[in-house]
Amino acid sequence: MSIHKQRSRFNVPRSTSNPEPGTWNIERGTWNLEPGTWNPELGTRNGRKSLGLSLIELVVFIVVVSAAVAGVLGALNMATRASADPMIQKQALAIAEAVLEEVQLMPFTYCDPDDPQAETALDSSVGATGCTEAAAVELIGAEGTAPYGPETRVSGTTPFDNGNDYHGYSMSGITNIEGAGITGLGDYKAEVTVAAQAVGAIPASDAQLITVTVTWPAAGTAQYTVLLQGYRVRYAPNALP
Ligand SMILES: [Ca+2]
Ligand SMILES: [Ca+2]
Repeated sequence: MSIHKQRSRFNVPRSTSNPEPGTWNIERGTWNLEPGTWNPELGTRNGRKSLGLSLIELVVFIVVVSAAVAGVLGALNMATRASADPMIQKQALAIAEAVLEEVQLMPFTYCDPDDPQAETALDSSVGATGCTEAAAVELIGAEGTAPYGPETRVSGTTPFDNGNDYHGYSMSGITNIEGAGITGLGDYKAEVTVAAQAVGAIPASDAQLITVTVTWPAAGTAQYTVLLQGYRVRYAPNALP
């Protein structure tokens, strides 16, 4: 078989005298080329049929990529549309958390902080080691007797001064602790209850369960409700605001 007439799959003419790639093929009068290098005589690369993509391969590629991109865009579109749906729930939860925090951060004293003995009282009794008078004893709910009350959340003279004062508190349209309405939260309603409740070894006289309920809309039938609960214990009975 003539080597000169045969084209191997690598397009490297073989020579019995000098067969190594990169050497001069004296029989053929050309260089023995490395597979994968450019063969200037044949106009192709040695060892490869073709370097490009066929039209069919290109069309299949475009179809596959188009289908993948369409799927991803569809998922993104759905996520974007659904992201606004839970706005009511998220705002209601944020309101409930804010109100619960406001109540939990209030003092938990034996006597109303307006009582001069509030900083020294050892318990809720009336007398030298307790509160000045019966009306000064801090009870669940807002105090109503002067000079300790009447208490409201934003009163200039007798504001809520213990967490328990919030028991029974309700606001339609959310306001901050200074009574100013918060833009966009006018259609929410928040209600608070506070109850003495033992927590483990801590007696009910020294622990309170706070429940905050936020509903939307503020009037009419509630379409969404968030109920959040938290505990407050009497760890600093003489700390005043
Ligand atoms: Ca009070
Ligand atoms: Ca009270």
